Formats: sequence, C-alpha cells, structure tokens
Amino acid sequence: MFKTEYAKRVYAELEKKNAGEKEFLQAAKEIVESIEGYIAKNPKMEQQKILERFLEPERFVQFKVVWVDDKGEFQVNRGFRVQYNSAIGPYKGGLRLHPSVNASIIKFLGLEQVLKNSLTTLPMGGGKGGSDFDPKGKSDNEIMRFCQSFMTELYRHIGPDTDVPAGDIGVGGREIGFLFGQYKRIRDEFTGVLTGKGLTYGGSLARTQATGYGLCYYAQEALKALKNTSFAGKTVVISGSGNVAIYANEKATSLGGKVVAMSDSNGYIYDKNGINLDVVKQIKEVERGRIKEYVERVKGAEYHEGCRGIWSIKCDIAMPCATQNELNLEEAKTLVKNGCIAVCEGANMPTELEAAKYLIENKIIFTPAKASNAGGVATSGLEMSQNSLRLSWSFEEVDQRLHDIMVNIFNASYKEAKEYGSNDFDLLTGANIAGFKKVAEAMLAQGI
Ligand code: NDP
Ligand code: 2IT
Repeated sequence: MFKTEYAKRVYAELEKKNAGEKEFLQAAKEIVESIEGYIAKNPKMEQQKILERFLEPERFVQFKVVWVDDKGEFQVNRGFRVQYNSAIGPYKGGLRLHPSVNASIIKFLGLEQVLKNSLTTLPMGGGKGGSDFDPKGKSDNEIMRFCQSFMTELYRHIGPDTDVPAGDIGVGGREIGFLFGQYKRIRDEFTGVLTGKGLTYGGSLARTQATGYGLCYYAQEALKALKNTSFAGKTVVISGSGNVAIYANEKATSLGGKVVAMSDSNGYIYDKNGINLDVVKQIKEVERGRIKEYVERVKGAEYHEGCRGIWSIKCDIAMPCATQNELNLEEAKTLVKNGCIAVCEGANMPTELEAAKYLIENKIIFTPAKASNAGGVATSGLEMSQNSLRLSWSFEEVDQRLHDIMVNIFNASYKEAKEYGSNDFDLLTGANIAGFKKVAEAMLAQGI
C-alpha cells in the first residue's frame, strides 16, 4: 500500500504501461513502497520526476538468435538486454539462460541490479540480459554455437566502458569463455567486456565464490547486529545447487554452520549429517548432473521429489539461492514455526513480498537480495578494476575487499532501516533507500 499520491500515481501508470509483466511489477512495487518515505522528504524528486525516470529503462533490446543443433536442425531463440540506468557507471549485470526468460524477468532483474550495484559503492550502473535458450542437455558444441550467435548481435550494444555483462542462471565460466571469444573475434579487441572470465584470460580470483561467500558475510553481520549470534552450531537449509548455493554452503560451513539440505528444480536432498560438498561439486560442477544423484553416493541421505518441500525442513537459517518467488507466505510461516531465525536471500527476489513483510514484522532476520547477494557483482567490479590496471590481485586480497564491501553494505542498509524502516529488522527498506539515494543524486546532478 502506497502512502503518498505521487507513488500511487507513478505505480498506476507503470502498471498500465507494463501490463502483465508480473515479476517486473512486483520488483517495482516493492521498491516504490519502500523509498516513498525518503522521496516525500525531498520535493525535488517529484518536481523532476525522478521516480518515473528511475523506473523507465534507458534502453531495452530484443533480438533473434538462430543456431544449429548437433542434428543439423535450425533453432530460434529470443535474446534480450536491458540497459537500465547509467547514472553512476557503465551498465553492469548478468546474462540468464533459462526457458522462462522473458521481458518481465529481464526488466525485474535489471531494476534490482541498479540498486544492488549502487550499494556496492563501486561505479557501476545497472543492466541485465539473457535468452529463453535452455542449456539443459545441450552439448558443449551446441552451447558454443548458441553463445557465438547470441554475441554476434549483443556485441554492438556492449563494451568495457559501455555495458559489461557477466553470468547468472545457466551462465558460468564455460559460457563466458565462448561469449568472450566471439566478442574478441568480431571487435578485434582484448578488453574486460565481460566478467566472470577464466583465470587465464583476465578473470578474477574469488569471482566464482563471491556471491555465496558475500551472502554469508552479510548474514554474519545481520546475525551479530540483530540477534547477537553467529553461524556457529546453526542448522542451515540452502535451496538450489548452482554457483550461489554451492559457495554459500562452503562459507556457511566454514563459519560453523551445518548445511543439511540443497535442491534443484526437480527435488531436494536431506542429509542429517551435513551435506558433503565435494560430492555436490562433483555432480553439479564437473558432471553437470542432477542433485538426486547425491543419494546414490552418500549413505543415509534422502531425496524428495519437488523442490518446494525444502522449506518444511527444520532449520535456524534458510538461504534461498535458486530463483525468483521460490518462497511464499505459507512457506515462510512454516519456517518460523520450525524455529527459523533468519532468511538470507542469495537468489534475486526469491521471497514473495507478503512473505518478506511477514518475516520483518515478526522480527526474523530477512536479508534482501539486492544487498545480500551483491558480492557477485561487487567482485565483478573488482575484476573490472584489475583489468583496467592490467594486473591481478591474490585470492586473499579480493576476498578481503569482498568482505569489507559486504560489511559496508550491511551497515548502510541497517542505518537506513533504523531511520526509515517499519522496525530495525526492515533491511528491505534500508537497502532500497541506501541504494536509491546515490542513483537519484547522480540523476539530479546530470540533468535530463
Ligand atoms: P546456476 O545456474 O548456477 O544455478 C541455478 C540453481 O537454481 C540450480 O540449482 C537450478 O536448478 C535452480 N533453479 C533455476 N531455476 C529454477 C526454477 N525455475 N525453479 C527451481 N529451481 C531453479 O545459477 P546461480 O547459482 O548463478 O543463480 C542462482 C540465483 O542467484 C539466481 O536468482 C541468480 O539471479 C542469483 N544471483 C547469481 C549471481 C551470480 O554471481 N551467479 C549473483 C547474484 C545473484 P536446475 O539445475 O534444476 O535448473
Ligand atoms: O544478479 C547478479 O548480481 C549477477 N548475476 C551478477 C552480475 C555481475 O555482473 O557479476
């Protein structure tokens, strides 16, 4: 519910213009609701239509991607890139390859990215892209041909000082390599146009680990400040088993937590002894297999069909690290009933808004994605710095910078939560305002 006429009017117009774009409207509504208190205090915002200007992407490109599969058949997919806001730096954000990808999903991710990148304090604007291409079951050569075709259009829209894509769902080191190779071939330039690159051609140490590690660094600060506790001795449930989930597990475990469950889109595994992460890495990173294979390799572990059942497992800390809207109000209530004290978002917008509000009202720690998963893009920013300097930092140096950035993001979002939030646990409002302030000021300074 909006409190001001200005917010009400702007959102109504947005709904009309973007009818049916469920995820985009969901993300926009959450942001507008939580920043209207700040906006109301600053009359310039309404006078200069900052909210309308902030919500409208600077550019949105949709294109055709045709490629040939291993059987020699032609395949047609749809590619996207949204260049959302460049007030504080070149557009920056990942590429997602998943059959569900559409304009709404790309725009919600792009909008979130604007505020997330601002929170990192690094000079990065927000963008996002991807395709409805489904990488599951494709051979390496099919992935390569798709990536080459995708980049054959994307290259004209990006550049190291214009727009720097990276990975997201379905895009890891393999895909970034093929995309980089094609960009280099077309432009005849070796530049830091993508992040998440391999270590032999300009990648940064610790980028692979960064989102999951960063999530735990943020969670650690929140546990300390809001509940005077830590990961030590806590039972942790992590959804997903991709890049973010795996390294969230690694760091949560090293901080003393016990991760007992992980999932993929088919189902979840439960291992009461604590998940053996080496087995998960072998299945997911090396063999690109399914999470259910874990129970064939580890005695005593259980597999359950259906990924959403994971929230019925008793835990202290829940970390949704798979995808948007994977945790609803009923599931949040189940978590709380079972004694959960913290829900820490690794995925983008994994918690439905009603569920997030329920958690905050009930003083459960809720770490909003745009703050707690910002470690990935922050380390991408550090990769860009290293590329510009033409040198590379050690793992320890990058990890230390990542840690400091996450502590800083927590402090910034906590400070605004205390000033503008519904209570001190309202890091959602805190993160939105902390991220928005800098973007809005830069937009005001630069004129229309
Ligand atoms: P991966 O592709 O490595 O892994 C994705 C995981 O989520 C897989 O286990 C996948 O299962 C599961 N998943 C994907 N889509 C769905 C779905 N529709 N329903 C249920 N499960 C699903 O991606 P990442 O780990 O990189 O990304 C996970 C989340 O983190 C995303 O929301 C992403 O936007 C976000 N994120 C990623 C960052 C990064 O640096 N990589 C940075 C910040 C946020 P399956 O194999 O069955 O599809
Ligand atoms: O959602 C995200 O922040 C990412 N997928 C990472 C983006 C990046 O540019 O590293």
